[in-house]
Amino acid sequence: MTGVQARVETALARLLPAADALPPRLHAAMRYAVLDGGKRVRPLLAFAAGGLAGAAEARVEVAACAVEMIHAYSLVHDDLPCMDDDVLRRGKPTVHVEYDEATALLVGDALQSLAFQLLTEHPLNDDAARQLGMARLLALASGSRGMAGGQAIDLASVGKTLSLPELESMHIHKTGALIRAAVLLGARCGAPLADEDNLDHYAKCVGLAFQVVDDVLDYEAPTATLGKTAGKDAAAGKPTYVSLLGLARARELAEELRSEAHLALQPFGARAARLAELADFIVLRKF
Ligand code: GRG
Repeated sequence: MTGVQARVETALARLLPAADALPPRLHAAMRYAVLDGGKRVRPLLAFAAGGLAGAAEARVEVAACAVEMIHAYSLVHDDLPCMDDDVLRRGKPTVHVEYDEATALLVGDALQSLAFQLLTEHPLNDDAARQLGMARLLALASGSRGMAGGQAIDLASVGKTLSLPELESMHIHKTGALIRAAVLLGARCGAPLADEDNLDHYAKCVGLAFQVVDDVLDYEAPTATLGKTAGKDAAAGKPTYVSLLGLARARELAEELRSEAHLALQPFGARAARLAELADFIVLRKF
């Protein structure tokens, strides 16, 4: 994990515009938002899935950075006063606090554009149609029928009681869609996989497990460990797995999803060891 995280950090630093390139304030803020922070879970998943599909690491690296840029943009916008209004992210002041709101808005916009620029200007697959499909996959995962749609449902759910299927649908869109895209984009840098449906099922399980665990950590972990304000969801009157199911059942659900993710990897045998380890990391993490 440490090796991939370091590699992704170097690649992100290379692929982002230099901090002194015109306009320097925007570029410095983009680098502030993306570099030196975060667990890099989505790039780790992309590399593990790319390894399974025999993809060239130089290709996976670009796809992984594109997904991480979309993720970083979503965090910058999510922290804005018009959304979650937070002051701490990845252990640092949020972008609108360190810079200003207009810059934070532009950072998100520009990171999103850069992600698609990367996916279309670098050779990621020898089959051009397959590469076009990768850009479409990321667009669907991050747009109104994916992450942005999930965020809209999230904002509309404040102070409401959601049923479990409603909560699940919100998170499948808000968090799960981009995690699924990370897995599939990594794999699609390589040769077509006979059992891609199984990989997709794995990705859906870990995407949902990620959010269940996020809710558990938001409830029980201190702010210093999380690097973001703890207990915010409950304070904002947002429905969570913990508020709906209770702590014990939420933990059990995360475990069930981890088992289901492992089961989905069975056809791939030992080649999927890294993906299995990442399912463990996502469920057992403490931050
Ligand atoms: C603004 C369009 C738009 C979308 C925002 C993902 C999201 C949608 C908002 C983030 C809010 C949030 C805290 C969701 C919980 C799950 C989540 C995505 C946590 C942050 O991801 P990590 O833990 O963060 O991978 P790091 O910092 O490690 O990269």
